[in-house]
Amino acid sequence: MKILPEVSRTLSEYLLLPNLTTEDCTPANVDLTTPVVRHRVGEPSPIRIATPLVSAIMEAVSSPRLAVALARTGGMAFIHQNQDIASQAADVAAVKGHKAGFRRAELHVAPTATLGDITALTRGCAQDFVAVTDDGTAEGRFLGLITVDDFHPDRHAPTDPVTTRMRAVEDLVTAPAAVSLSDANETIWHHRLDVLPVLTPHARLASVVLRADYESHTRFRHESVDADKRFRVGAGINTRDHTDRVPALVDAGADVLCIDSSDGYSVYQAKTLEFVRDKYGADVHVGAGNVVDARAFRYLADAGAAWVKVGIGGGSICTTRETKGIGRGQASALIDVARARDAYAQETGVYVPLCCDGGLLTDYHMAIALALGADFIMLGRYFARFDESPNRRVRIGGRLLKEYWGEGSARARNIARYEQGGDDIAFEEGVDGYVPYAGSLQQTVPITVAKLKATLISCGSTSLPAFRDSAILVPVSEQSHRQTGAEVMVRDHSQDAGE
Ligand code: MZP
Repeated sequence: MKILPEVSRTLSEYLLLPNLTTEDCTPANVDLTTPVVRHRVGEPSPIRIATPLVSAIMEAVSSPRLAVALARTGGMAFIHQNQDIASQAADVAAVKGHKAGFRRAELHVAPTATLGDITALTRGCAQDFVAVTDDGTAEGRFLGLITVDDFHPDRHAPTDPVTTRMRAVEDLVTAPAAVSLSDANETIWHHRLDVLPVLTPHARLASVVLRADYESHTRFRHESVDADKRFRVGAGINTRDHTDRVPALVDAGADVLCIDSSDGYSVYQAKTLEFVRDKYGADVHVGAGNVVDARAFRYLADAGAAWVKVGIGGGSICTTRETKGIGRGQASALIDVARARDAYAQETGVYVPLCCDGGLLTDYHMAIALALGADFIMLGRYFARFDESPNRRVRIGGRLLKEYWGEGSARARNIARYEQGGDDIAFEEGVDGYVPYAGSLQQTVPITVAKLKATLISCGSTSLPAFRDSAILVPVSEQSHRQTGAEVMVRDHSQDAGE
């Protein structure tokens, strides 16, 4: 028996100290691009994502619709493996069926058109159109984006949603004469352009081009799709049927795979990695986990894991600690594993990214996890709250909630993940419950990203590696916890009738 000297600590138990913020620390300069799969130190990872967020390998979380929505924000989803191989492969193929990329579309508007006409032409159907004069001059007013209802894979034909949109534009532009639509090769997927100059509302235009300008987002987009302009998507696998599941998922186009297990420190994971390596060489990337200490990291890194997933017992729906007494506070686990990852990189010249999985209760926990050594973050509860997740929305006691259940719950019966030595689960390791509904992923992830960028700026960094290298963290006392939550009740306007 051995007892470690350190106390097991959670992410709530740390705060960051600010570093000097310099003039180059602006949101536009902060780059959250992060490696997903192993690579040689000093070289880029073959697979990177622009936003360090991935969705949990869970039935209640990751559907094709969520995968497309998340990829559009720069992250990546993992389609769950607790379903038959054909249906999982079909889910992956559905995501890969959506083509991303950029389309430059131009509306040439008649000389008599006013800004009012242009707005009428584009509102409600054209995304990311802005007006600038032919000669580049503008009168100094700015028009924000004219957005469309979000594209939903479930509502639109997978073949070409953008064509639908373009047709809608075309229909509208027939009204004022002499308007033509030309759209070149690429599709516009980004949601927010910096505002661009347009004319004052009543100005008469000599000639106007409504132009989609994506240049400033090129880098972001490039990270969100691999060379064929398809959205990136990952898929879970298990150590029971991997010999059949892996080929099906590879054929369906999965970009990365991840062994889905609550405890990854096992020979079964090494054998699964060996199978993939023998069959595909380095072409197929497989993450492994979950682990909570240096020994387990080293075992999986040596076995060829593309990345290692960290976290046992911290998931919001997880009862592994209560049922089996297994686990470790997420902060302590990350600190230990990140040290091992850095030592491994120094010794072998190979960097194996870490994914922090589960136990993140607030947005700021993401920043703490990234500072402690995570390269990207896997979230279940966070994504289960959104419209795009596949779980049901329900109203209970006047509150809008979404169902959220653990893979170790009786509802999921994820036997491959919660292997207890048979073909059924003898006891539950997860709960079946609800989380507060939180609207659209497309609207919320950018707010989370803005918070992350703000943290980096306060810490004087414009990239995640620089943030991690320079981060100074301080453990938080019980007393500080109490002070943070004290005294002020948030105003509920509906209840506030005055004295
Ligand atoms: P969270 O983001 O909801 O806190 O945690 C999500 C993570 O919890 C998943 O990625 C997975 O590792 C883990 N999980 C999923 N189901 C269970 C369970 O039923 C679980 N115990 O622990």
